[in-house]
Amino acid sequence: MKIFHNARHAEHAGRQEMFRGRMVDCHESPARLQHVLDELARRPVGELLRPPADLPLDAALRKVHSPEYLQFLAGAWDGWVAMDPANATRDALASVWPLAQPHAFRTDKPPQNFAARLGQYAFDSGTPLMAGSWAAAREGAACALAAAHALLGGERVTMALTRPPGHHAGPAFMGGYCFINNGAVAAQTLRDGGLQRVAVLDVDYHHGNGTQTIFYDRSDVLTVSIHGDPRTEYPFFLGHADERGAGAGEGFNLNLPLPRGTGFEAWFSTLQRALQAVSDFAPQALVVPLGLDTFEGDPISGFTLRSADYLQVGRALASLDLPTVITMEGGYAVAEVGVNAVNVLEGLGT
Ligand code: Q9C
Ligand code: ZN
Repeated sequence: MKIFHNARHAEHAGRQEMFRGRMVDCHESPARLQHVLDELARRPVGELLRPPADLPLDAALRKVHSPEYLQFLAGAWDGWVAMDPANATRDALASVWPLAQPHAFRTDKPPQNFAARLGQYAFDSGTPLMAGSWAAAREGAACALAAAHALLGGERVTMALTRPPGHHAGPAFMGGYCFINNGAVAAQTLRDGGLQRVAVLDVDYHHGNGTQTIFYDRSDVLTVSIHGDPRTEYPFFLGHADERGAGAGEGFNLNLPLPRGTGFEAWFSTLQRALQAVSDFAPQALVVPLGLDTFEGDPISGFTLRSADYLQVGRALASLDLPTVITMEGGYAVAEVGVNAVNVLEGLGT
């Protein structure tokens, strides 16, 4: 198994996020990835690689994200510091939005104020952006691109071992700790490499709203997500079972929300449903945005999977017998995230 890891991930290290009216330490920390690397040193289930520098990354990013959004991300830190030199000591967080209600606000007059521009692109105030965020996110996308290319080259299982995560990032929005949608970059690269149908099976605790939105009107990429019911769980405003895709994409999005408190048995039978949907679609490859925040000890999530369960998750994914790209998503029980992630990889084999 080729594991492309992001050697620049620690350049993104958000300090605090807004949570219920106060600032709390950011859950999405560099230590998470270090724990996975440490566990891989103990259990070398794959070969650790840097993504090649000569892959066409900018072209791959433009296939998934709008040029305006990419330009915003590339210049966001400079824009933040230009507002006020003192901002250089603080992370950028969104705090004002053009609320989507009739007659409330206009979106046809692009604001020049940076705080307002951030509010055009960020959907929450929990996603800190700092000096190294763009470089870290870009290198993570390079890992996803490399993982997809390796699959096209004949590998059976590859991984983009990276942070910040990606599955909440949409065509022109960031949020949920995500900036660039690594799973979507991988899926689109597989399509562009000549595969006719690609499936995305998102097993993070949170609905993969960014990925769903990117592929919502397309029939060539099936998106499936198992997640906490958005009526009570983040990201709240998408992820319901009646979202089935639009236009040509109708029938090619499947959401499987589960109540907070769901344990492994019910979760695993839902995974079987998801696997059946994937196999009915008859894809040539699979992308799995892998969140380990379904773990019982996760501080911000509500399912109760145990460490040993992740071996079975890996084996179930392997049973599809499809070339598979894994992207690293959430998982905030930091001390256990390495064991849980490597258990999935061990279950997957090869
Ligand atoms: N302070 C991913 O797992 N904030 N994103 C929850 C806790 C948002 C999770 C509130 C959680 C986003 C990739
Ligand atoms: Zn998550």
